[in-house]
Amino acid sequence: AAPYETIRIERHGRVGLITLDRPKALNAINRQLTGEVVAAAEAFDRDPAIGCIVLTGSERAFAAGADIKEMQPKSSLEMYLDDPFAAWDRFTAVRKPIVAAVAGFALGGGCELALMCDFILAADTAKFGQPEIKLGIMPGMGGSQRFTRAVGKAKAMEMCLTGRMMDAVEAERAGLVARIVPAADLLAEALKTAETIAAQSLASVQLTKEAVNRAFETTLSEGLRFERRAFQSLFATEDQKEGMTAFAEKRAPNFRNA
Ligand code: CO8
Repeated sequence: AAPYETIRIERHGRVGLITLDRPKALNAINRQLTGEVVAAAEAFDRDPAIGCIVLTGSERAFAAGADIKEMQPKSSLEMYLDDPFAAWDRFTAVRKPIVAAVAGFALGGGCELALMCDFILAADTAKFGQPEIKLGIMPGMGGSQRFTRAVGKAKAMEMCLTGRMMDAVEAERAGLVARIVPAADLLAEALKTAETIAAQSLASVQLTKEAVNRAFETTLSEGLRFERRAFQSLFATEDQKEGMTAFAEKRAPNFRNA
């Protein structure tokens, strides 16, 4: 196993689990954690034995934001030249789905990291927020963009300008999270959901992720064209034949990623 210090890595069948593990700092996102999460996600992305990834934190915190103590002394020029969070672009380039399993605080960069995942399962203890404004800064890992796309302008503007937190119920109502589960069941439920995804044909899974993400990048007509071409391309796979044959034969499909 890779010598990670700020995360833990496990395999559960075809699911790769990444657990943020800086408990003393409520999983605050520093440079090392950034590098390790990105490296672990890329390793699972390359691994043919893995079909879906889960990213989680602790009971108390998914992540309480970027590491304020690491950022505190930085100059504007250092932040620009180092671009310490640029590596997250590689995380969003991962092609396998990533499920965020969020319990406790998901604040600032923690909320933004959850939003970089493909969807969020929230424990009933989850608390989301973009409190950067209280530090004299603003969201810097996508909060002003992804958070706004997820919950709409009114709520995003209020949350980013006041820095208040929203609980799991409000987050689900606002469309920030896919589903709320009791905290005690969060990891099991996330792994089960990810296992369901990992059991599908990887080509259809990855093209589905790509197509849904296109909806945020392009016009409706171009997005629909992209979807149709992706849909048509799947008829080149053996898994399409297998999936439809299995349906006709009233049995479970056995996808071979071929
Ligand atoms: N960074 C560093 N350390 C942290 C952070 C953080 N974001 N959050 C918590 N910690 C540390 C605390 O300092 C404390 O350490 P210590 O025991 O050494 O004093 C430990 O974690 C436990 O925290 P608390 O004692 O504060 O625990 P509480 O339960 O009292 O409070 C809170 C929990 C409410 C989560 C509180 O810790 C808090 O407000 N944390 C900061 C939240 C925040 O402001 N997050 C936004 C950070 S800025 C950001 O994310 C910018 C992202 C974009 C950057 C992109 C740049 C390009």
